[in-house]
Amino acid sequence: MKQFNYPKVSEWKDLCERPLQNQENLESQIKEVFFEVKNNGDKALKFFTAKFDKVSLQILKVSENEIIEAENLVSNELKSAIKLASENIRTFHGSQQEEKNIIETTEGVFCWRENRAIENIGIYIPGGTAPLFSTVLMLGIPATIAGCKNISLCSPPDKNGKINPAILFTANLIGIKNIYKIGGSQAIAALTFGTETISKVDKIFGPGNQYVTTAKQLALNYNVAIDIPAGPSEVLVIADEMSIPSFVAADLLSQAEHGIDSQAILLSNSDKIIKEINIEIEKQLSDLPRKEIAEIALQNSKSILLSSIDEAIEFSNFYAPEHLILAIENAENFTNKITNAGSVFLGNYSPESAGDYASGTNHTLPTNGFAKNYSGVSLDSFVKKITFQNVTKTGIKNLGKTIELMAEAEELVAHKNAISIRLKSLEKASTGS
Ligand code: HSO
Ligand code: ZN
Repeated sequence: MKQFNYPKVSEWKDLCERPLQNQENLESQIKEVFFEVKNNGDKALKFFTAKFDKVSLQILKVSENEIIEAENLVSNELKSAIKLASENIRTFHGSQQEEKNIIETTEGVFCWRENRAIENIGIYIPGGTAPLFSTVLMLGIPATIAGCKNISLCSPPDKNGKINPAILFTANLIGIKNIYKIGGSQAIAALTFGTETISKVDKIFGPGNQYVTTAKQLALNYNVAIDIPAGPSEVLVIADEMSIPSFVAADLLSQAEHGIDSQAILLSNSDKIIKEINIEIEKQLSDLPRKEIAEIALQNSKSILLSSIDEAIEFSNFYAPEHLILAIENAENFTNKITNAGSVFLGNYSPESAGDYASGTNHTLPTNGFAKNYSGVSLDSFVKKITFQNVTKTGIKNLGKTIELMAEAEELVAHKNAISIRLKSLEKASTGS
């Protein structure tokens, strides 16, 4: 990784640039896919699956038999691991449920919020070289806890027309019944418009390549919500002399192996530690099956020497990383100072992989600086919060004058009248005239 020493604050902006995204304009191509799927439904989906995934499918929905077949292909050991991870994710997301809390703002005026599940949810799971069955847990579990009625999962088929067995096992484990063999922008189009086989959804979740992320952006034009604007995955590690170089190197590489556009940033107040971590990276890289990918990602990655851990935290807040690892002494003492990050990992024994798979937190997180204004996926992502109010007779008597005055000042007389008419009726009733 390229090293930068004591950059001035005026240089931080350039250092925080994410790797340039491929500027290819995909939009017109994706608009065409949307047009075809909207007008020709399943027929268009089968056409695009033949064209892009090189497989011709008669039936898009995964059958019961295919689920059973997949179950037999997943080892018992992996099944147990997925089950343990799913319990932790369920426990953590279950704890995010909120009790109704009725607040009396003025005597006789009661306000509260109630959560309602988003009814129809679409989950996209990429296939390819790293089939992310862990993402099925991260999206499917909170969706079921929230009580989403219809959950549809789309994932691209391989050349034999199959979805990765671990994805099918995981989806079945958490009770997702509607699984479709469709990938790419055609999957997002299907979830956006609905077809003969696939129902239209209200919100689409999940990672994907540029086609998928651009398609999700386009879906917003059709009253479909999406989870988070997506970008390549990233990690920022702050390490001091107490960090363990081989651990930090492994964390940086676990990010780098995701994709050639992934970014890993190392900040430290110690030149010695930076050098040791970089030596470790070289050592560990050669043994990785995805070393070609990681190597390219590392070219986008940086080691930055700063004057103190406090300055490193400031830099990190400026960068707003998706994942932040504090491999420093007394990491817990610094949590208050963190203002922008998707998910934070404290100390030498909290690697990003823990959150990626099994500790319980969600791994669908804001990237590309969106940690400044977005949260990661949580139970909240699957519900709407509806406000309620009950203004009693006492309440309107107490608050009426205030509303009348404000409405009059805004020159909205009908608004004022909606109060006055009630106040007068209460007055009449109390005087008996
Ligand atoms: N680090 C990825 C999630 C993931 N990693 C899934 C492994 N599998 C984005 O947070
Ligand atoms: Zn990961």
